Amino acid sequence: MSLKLIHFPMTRSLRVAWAGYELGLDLEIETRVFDRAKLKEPEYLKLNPLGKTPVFFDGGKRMIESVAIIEYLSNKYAKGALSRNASHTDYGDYLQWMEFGEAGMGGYVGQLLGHSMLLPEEFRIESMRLWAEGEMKTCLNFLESNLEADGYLLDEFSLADISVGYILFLVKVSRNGALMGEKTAAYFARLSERDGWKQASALKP
Ligand SMILES: N[C@@H](CCC(=O)N[C@@H](CS)C(=O)NCC(=O)O)C(=O)O
Repeated sequence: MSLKLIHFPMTRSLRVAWAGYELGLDLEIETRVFDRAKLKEPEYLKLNPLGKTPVFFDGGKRMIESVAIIEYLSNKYAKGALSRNASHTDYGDYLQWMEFGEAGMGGYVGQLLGHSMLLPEEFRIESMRLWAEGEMKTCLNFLESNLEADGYLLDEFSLADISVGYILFLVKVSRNGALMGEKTAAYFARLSERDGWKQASALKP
């Protein structure tokens, strides 16, 4: 097995590094500085034609979607640890939270980041930021109503927490942490106490 991640701190490759630590995998991590312009250069586009992060290799197999990569790592190299299959009673919830992290919330947090800090000022549109903020509030309210005072999304920590937890990190990065309810803020604090998160978020180029 030859597993390699090209990692850019704070970006979605953090999900993959975090899962690698949680699953105890022998994953080679090459950490680079996140520079959007460099991701559009030919050298990087050969690695990921979308000019985005992450990019992960299992030998000659390349993958570029963070949530798919963590599920792949669990099922292929960790006997399904931290995942749920169809025989689990919480399979539906697991799948839903895995998707909710990226497909449900990822786009809105991207709009929030773009229209408040990432895009050059002349491309930022305040009405887009407000729209994304409203949609994000709806998502965060849904999350809040599904969390308990302690614990995780399912009965135990799972990859779904990595999918959703990473987006909560971006909500904070976008300076929208105040949108999180009390249980959600405490949930994120719990996640960030995990060794896997600490190791992954400490990676430096
Ligand atoms: N759905 C993809 C999203 C990838 C993505 O949007 N990555 C961002 C960083 S978190 C990126 O590379 N942005 C650079 C750009 O769009 O220029 C995933 O979850 O892997």
